[in-house]
Amino acid sequence: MGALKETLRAVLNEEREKIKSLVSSHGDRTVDQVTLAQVFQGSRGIVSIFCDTSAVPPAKGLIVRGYPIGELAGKLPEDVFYLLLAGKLPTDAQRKNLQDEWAARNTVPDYVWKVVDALPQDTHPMTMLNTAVLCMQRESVFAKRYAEGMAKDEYWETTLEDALALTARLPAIAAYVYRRCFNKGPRLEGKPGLDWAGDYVQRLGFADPKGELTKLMRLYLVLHSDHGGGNVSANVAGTVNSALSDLYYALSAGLNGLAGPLHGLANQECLAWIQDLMEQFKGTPSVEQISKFAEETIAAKRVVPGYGHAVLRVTDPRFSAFVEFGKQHCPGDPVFKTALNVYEAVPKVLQKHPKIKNPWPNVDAVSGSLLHHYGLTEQNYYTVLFSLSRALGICAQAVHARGCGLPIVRPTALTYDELQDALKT
Ligand code: CMX
Repeated sequence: MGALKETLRAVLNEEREKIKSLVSSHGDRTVDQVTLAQVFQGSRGIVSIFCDTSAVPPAKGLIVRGYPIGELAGKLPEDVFYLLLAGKLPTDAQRKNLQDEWAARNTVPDYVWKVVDALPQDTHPMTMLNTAVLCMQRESVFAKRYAEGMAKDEYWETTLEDALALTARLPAIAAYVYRRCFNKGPRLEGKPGLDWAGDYVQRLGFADPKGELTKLMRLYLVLHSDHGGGNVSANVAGTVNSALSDLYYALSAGLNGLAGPLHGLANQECLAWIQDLMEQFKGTPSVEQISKFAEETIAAKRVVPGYGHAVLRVTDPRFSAFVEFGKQHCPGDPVFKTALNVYEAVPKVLQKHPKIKNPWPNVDAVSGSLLHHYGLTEQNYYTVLFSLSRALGICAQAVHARGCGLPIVRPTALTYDELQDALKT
C-alpha cells in the first residue's frame, strides 16, 4: 500500500493541522444557529458535521474536491475514489497503483458466497449485499489491530486497509447478488486488466459488445460516489464509524440507510413509477397525461420518486449528466423519452404545491431508464448499484475522519419539556 498510504499520510497531516489551527483560532465563533422548527425538521440546514470530500451547495449541486460533478463525468470511478481520498485526481501511475491495490485484495472469502446462498432467493438485493458486507466484519484489520492495542495515530492506516479490501471486493459481491436474485446462472469471475466498472459488468454477465453499458456504469459509479456528509447514508456511516466501529459495520449501516425509498431506493421506485405511467397510457404518454398522473400520485399522499431534494434547489447536475448520456446513446428509447417528458411535466406540477421546496429532479429520476435500455431491467437491483458507488465516498470519508482524529458523534437531544425550558432563556 506504499504510494497511496504515503500520499494520504501527507494529506491527512496537513488536514489535521488545518483543523487544529482553525479550532484554536476561531473555536468560540458561531457558524450557525438552530431554530425550534429545525429540531422537528430532520436537522435540515443545521451545520454540525465536518466533511471535506465533497460539498452540495443548494444552487449548484455536487462539487467533489473542487470539481463540479459534471466535469468528472468522463472519469473512472477509481479516479474519483483517489480524488476523494487524496484531494487530487490521480496521475496514470497513481491510478494504476490503486487498481493494483484492489487487484491484490479482490478475492472474496468463500464463506461470503455461502452466506449469500443461504438467504432466500426473494430476499431484497440490498439485504443480500448488506448481509455480505456485515458478515465480512471478521476480516477487519482495524478491529484486529484495535484489539491488539493499536495506537490512535494508526487508526486511519488500518481503516484505509479495510476501505481498500471492501471496495476491492464489492463489485464481485454486488454482481453475484444480481446473478443469484435474478436466476442469471453461476457466479462469474472477472478478467484481469479491466477497470473497476468493466470488471463489474463482466461479472454481472452482460456481453456489452459496443462497450456502452460499461461506459454507463463508469458514469453511474462516478455520479453516485459522494454527496457531502449530511445525507442519510454518509451521515449514518460517519456516526457509526465515529464510535470506532470498523468500516464493515459503518458501511453496512450507511447502506442500510441508502435502502430507504426517500434516499437510494428512490431509483428503483422511479422506474416503477414510469412503467406504471406507460402502462396506464399504453405507450409514451404526453406531458399532459404525465401531469395528471403526478397529480394523482400526490393526491394519493405519495411522493413522485426522483423529484425533490432535502438540500438541492436546482436540477441535480447528476441528473443532467445522465440525460446527456441518454441523448447521445439512446435518444429514441421509449422509457428514456418518457423520463424526459416527466422532466417537462413534473416540476410544473410540484411547483403548484408550495410545501414542496424543490420541484426539480434528483439523480434518481432518469438513471433507471438508461439501465433498462441496456437490459438491466430488474429495478429492485438498482440501489445495489448506488451502494457500490456510494461505498467509495463512505470509505473515503471514514479514512479522513480517522485521520483527522474526529471524536465520537453525539448531538444533543431535548425532550418536549426541555425544549419549552430552552424557550424561556
Ligand atoms: N413528491 C411529492 N411530495 C413531495 C416531493 C415529491 N417528489 N418532495 C417533497 N414532497 C413533500 C414532502 O413529502 C413533504 O410533505 P409533508 O410535509 O406532507 O411531509 C413536503 O413536500 C416538504 O418536503 P421538502 O421539505 O420539500 O423535502 P424534504 O427535505 O422533507 O424531503 C425528499 C426530501 C428527497 C425526501 C423528498 O423530496 C422526496 O420524498 N422525494 C421523492 C423521493 C426521492 O426522490 N428521494 C431521493 C432523493 C435523492 C437521494 O437521496 O438519493
